[in-house]
Amino acid sequence: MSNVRHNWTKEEILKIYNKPLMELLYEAATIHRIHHDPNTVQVSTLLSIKTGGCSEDCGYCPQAARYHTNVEGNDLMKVSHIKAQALRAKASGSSRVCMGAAWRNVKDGPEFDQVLEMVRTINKLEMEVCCTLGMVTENQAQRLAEAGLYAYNHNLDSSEEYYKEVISTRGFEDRLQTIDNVRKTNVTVCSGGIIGMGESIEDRAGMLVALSTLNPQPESTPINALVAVEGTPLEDEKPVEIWEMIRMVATTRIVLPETQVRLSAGRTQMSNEGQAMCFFAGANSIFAGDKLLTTPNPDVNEDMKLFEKIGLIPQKPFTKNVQPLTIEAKDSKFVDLGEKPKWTRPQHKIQRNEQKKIKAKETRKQEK
Ligand code: SAM
Ligand code: DTB
Ligand code: SF4
Repeated sequence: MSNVRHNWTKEEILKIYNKPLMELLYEAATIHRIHHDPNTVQVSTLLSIKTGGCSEDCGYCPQAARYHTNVEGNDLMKVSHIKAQALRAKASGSSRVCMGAAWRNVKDGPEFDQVLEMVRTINKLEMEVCCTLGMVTENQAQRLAEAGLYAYNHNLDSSEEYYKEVISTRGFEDRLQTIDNVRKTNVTVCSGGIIGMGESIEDRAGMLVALSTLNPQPESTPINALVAVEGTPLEDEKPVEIWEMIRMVATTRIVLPETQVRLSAGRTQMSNEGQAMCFFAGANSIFAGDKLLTTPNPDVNEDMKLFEKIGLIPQKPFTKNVQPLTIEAKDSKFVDLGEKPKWTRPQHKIQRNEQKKIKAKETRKQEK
C-alpha cells in the first residue's frame, strides 16, 4: 500500500524541517530506501532553447528583459543544433534533456511546432525529454504528449504568500492550472521551487504543502538554491547555507516519498561533502553540464568523479515510467479546440522591486 499522504499541514512539515539534523537525516534516508535505489541518481542536462528577453518580472530571473543582467539573448534554436547537444548529453551519461524557453506561456504557431519537432527528435534518441516553456493550456500539453514528451517542468517556486513578493506578472493559480493541464495528459509533472529568496521557513513549508497536496504528487521536484544574479531584484540575497539545503531536501523527501528530488541550481556553491549529504537525505537527481540555463553549473567530469568516489550510478532512461510514443506531425489527430486561456496578470507593486528601480535610476543619473 502506498504511504503517500496528500494532507500534510504546514505545522507538521515545520516540525520535520526543524528536527535535530541526525533524526531528520535518518528518517529521510529510511523513507528514501523504501521507495528508491539509494545508489542511483537521475542525471538531466538543461538546454536553453530560447534565451533572454522575457516579458515577465520573476525577481530571481536573469532572463527577464526588464532587469539589466549580462545575459545574451537568442532566438529559438534550430532542431539540428538541439539534436547535436542532446547526443553530447547522452554520451556524457545524461538520461534526460530539459529544454527551457524564456517565455511567459506557449503560443500556438511555428515556434511551438519547432519545439514539438525537438521533442520528437530527442525522444527518438531514447532519452527522456522534458520541457519548461511557461504556462500551457490542456491542448498544448496534449500536443507535447503526442510528440513524446516525458516530463513538463513548471515550478511553484515558493509558498502562495511569498510568491506575491517575487512575481507580479502572473499568479500562483496560473501555476496550479498549468500543472493541472499537464496532469490531464500522460506527461509526468516536474514541479518544485527555489530557496534563498528571502522567504521564511514557514514559506518553505507552505511550498511543500502545496506540492504534497497535489494528487498525484509530482514525479520530480527540483529544489533550487537561488543563484543571485547581478541586476535582478534578488541580487543581494545571501547564499543558502548547506544546512538549509540539506534540511529542505530531507523534508521534501519525507513529504514526497515517491518523487525524484532534484538537487538543482546552486550546486557550484556546494562542496562534494555537502552534496553527498543531500544525496543521503534523499536527493536522487541532478542537473549536469557546465551551464544551467544562463548561469554556471559544476563540470560534468567533476560530477562523475564524485559519483565514482561515493558509489553513485546514473539512472537509466525510462526507469520510473515507460517511454512515451511519438506521433509524427503528419499522423497527428490533434484537434484545435480554440482554447482561449485566461492567464492572470496581478500587477501588484513589489516593494523590493520599486526600491531597486529608484536605485538604478539614481545610479544612471550619477553616471551621466
Ligand atoms: N520561462 C519558463 C517559466 O518561467 O516557467 C521556464 C524557464 S524558468 C527559468 C524555470 C525555473 O528556473 C523557474 O521557475 C525557477 O524555479 C528557476 N530559476 C530561474 N532563475 C533562477 C535562479 N536565478 N536561481 C534559481 N532558480 C532559478
Ligand atoms: C529548475 O527548477 N531549475 C532549472 C530548470 N528547472 C529549468 C533552471 C535553473 C536556472 C538557474 C538560473 C539560470 O541558469 O538562468
Ligand atoms: Fe521569464 Fe521564466 Fe525567467 Fe520568469 S522565470 S522571467 S517567465 S524566463
